[in-house]
Amino acid sequence: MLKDQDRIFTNIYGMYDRSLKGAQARGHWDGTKDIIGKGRDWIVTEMKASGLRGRGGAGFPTGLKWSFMPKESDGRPAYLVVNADESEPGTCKDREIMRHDPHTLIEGCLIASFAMNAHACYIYIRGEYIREREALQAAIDEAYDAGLVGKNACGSGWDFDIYLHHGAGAYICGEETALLESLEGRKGMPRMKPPFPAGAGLYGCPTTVNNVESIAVVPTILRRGGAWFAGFGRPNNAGTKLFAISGHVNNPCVVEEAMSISFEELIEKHCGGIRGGWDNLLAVIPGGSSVPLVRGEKMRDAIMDFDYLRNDLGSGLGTAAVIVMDKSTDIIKAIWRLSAFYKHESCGQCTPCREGTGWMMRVMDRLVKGEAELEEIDMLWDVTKQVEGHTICALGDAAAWPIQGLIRNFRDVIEDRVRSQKTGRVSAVAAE
Ligand code: L3W
Ligand code: SF4
Repeated sequence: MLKDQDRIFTNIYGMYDRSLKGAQARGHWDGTKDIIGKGRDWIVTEMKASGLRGRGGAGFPTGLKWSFMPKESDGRPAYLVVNADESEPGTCKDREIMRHDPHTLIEGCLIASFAMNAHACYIYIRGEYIREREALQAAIDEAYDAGLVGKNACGSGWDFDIYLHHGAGAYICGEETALLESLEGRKGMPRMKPPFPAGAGLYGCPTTVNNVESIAVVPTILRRGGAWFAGFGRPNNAGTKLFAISGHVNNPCVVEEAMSISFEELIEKHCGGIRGGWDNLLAVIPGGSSVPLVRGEKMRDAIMDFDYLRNDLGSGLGTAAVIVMDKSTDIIKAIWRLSAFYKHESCGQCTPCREGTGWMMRVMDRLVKGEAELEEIDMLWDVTKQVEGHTICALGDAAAWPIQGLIRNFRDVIEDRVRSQKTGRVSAVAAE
């Protein structure tokens, strides 16, 4: 369990002053020049020692990713790009950082950029996050005025500029290469990888794209030490983590906890329990809409980290957006809603995703209404397998996995719906 004094995001509830003065009172921007003075190798080594894995969904080791950047300039500028296009359904943790603790992020941008030889950082923020954009811009302006960023940032001798760029509402622009396309002024369509951004990213230059939370924890890790951060959670699943818990709990919230906390403890300690009690829990999507759901009875003792959720439950930690559904939920309709989302957000560039998301949504629609034939359940499963792994970016997988999770866990419910409709016992549940 995380003690209050170990929390990094002490202001995510917005209780204190988010201005520079308030941030400094909470310990931010303390000794930043000294951290930079320790040099790039020291910073990257500490980040590797911390065990931090990317907080945007994929969990790629952050220190390792930074080490892919060229050590010496080859004449091209290097860039840090912060992915603040938080759009994964259920996910609202980065919003809280930018809204209430923006200086933590800006200080992280400076240190991370220095470590990667980047004199410029772009924060690509979701278009709908208007208030957060204002809060962040005000904090950036304060940091410039105080000499913390800009020429000779913090008196370190390092020149550093930071720019805020806002998106226009496309989920796919959260995919790192689509984000880069969008930043360059083109349509947000994912690029083929490799090359990875570290080789050819923004304007063809070495670039690292990191999630907001990944960057915002950097200053605290470096002040307290990589070993301190690695002391939370389990091996390969280190650190503290923001969890965004929504749905049928008594108190939905965003909280910082130690990685590998049990699901039961997370819900009891912070959310006042499941609505109607634990016996009323139907299913949980533990990591944002892109990971498969898990039946409620398997979740109670679940360990909330990357490895347990993937290896033991066939799901994932993703963005740690925990969506809780009680027994009042029409689970087929809930997954149908996600199918409609992915169909709408597909950029249309590759055929399995463009056509497959439409197919999947239409069959899901028929299942919701109980109009489908039983054989269509297997056909739907086959379609998800045709999409999964056959697309340019992860959106195809993300569209397939929730449906696979539904069929794997709730086939009985789908079959009942189809049979009930056929015998006329239950009227159709019309999809919206
Ligand atoms: C150099 C290699 N770099 C991988 C880098 C890569 C990227 C990172 C992860 O995200 C997840 C999905 C959903 N050399 C490298 C390398 N990298 N191999 O590591 O890469 P990858 O390909 O594993 O994943 P990804 O495509 O970046 C997919 C989750 O994102 N997701 C959620 C999105 C929504 C949000 C949000 O709203 N905040 O994040 C959607 O699919 O769980 O696992 O940087 O370049 N050999
Ligand atoms: Fe676009 Fe979908 Fe292909 Fe991704 S998988 S590139 S969203 S069509």
